[in-house]
Amino acid sequence: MMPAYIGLGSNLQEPIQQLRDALEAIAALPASRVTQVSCAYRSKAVGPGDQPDYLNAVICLQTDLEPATLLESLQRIELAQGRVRTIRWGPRTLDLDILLYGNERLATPTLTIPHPALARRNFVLYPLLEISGPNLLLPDGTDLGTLIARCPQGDLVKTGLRLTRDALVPGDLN
Ligand code: A4P
Ligand code: MG
Repeated sequence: MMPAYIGLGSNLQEPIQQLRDALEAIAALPASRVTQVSCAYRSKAVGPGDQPDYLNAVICLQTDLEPATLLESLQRIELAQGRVRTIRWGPRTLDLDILLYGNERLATPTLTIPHPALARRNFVLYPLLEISGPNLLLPDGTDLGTLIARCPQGDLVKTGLRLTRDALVPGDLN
């Protein structure tokens, strides 16, 4: 199995519920097991216009799904939760990004891993730090602590809202 780190984001229609529903759907994927879940983090939207604040979280999924299959699965979950693709960086009920997939690097027309915006987005780096610690290595050899040192926390707030429900929590889920 490969550890895949997945970023979850929502700024429409009860964001915390969107994240919880997404976690439940991801946990039900075949050949996959959710092993870590961050708290929800709140921040101002990066993008055009006046948008509601975002909630973001990061999870670790141990999976045998290939990256392309995992992306398809995540996009199905986005659609099932009412995601309508309109403008780039516009508001959305649910955004699921593959941040890292083991130590792999990938650049196809539909999938870039590591996620291209990973290093400059505090709403991804800080929840990732919460679950992986600063020693997590990226494929280029940079550790997460170094990226964090270059990316201020800014307006990002750790909410203490948890994504896990008791019914969902296997023994090793935090
Ligand atoms: N794609 C390529 N690589 C990946 C990957 N590693 N993971 C492709 C997921 N998808 C990947 O994504 C467009 C296409 O990217 C997909 O079809 C897939 O083939 P999208 O989610 O449909 O489009 P988008 O989200 O509008 O554009 P983009 O550039 O992916 O935006 P981001 O980077 O996802 O940013 N502000 C706050 N505070 N918090 C947020 O979470 N999110 C965004 C969206 C903007 N502002 C935000 C937040
Ligand atoms: Mg996206």
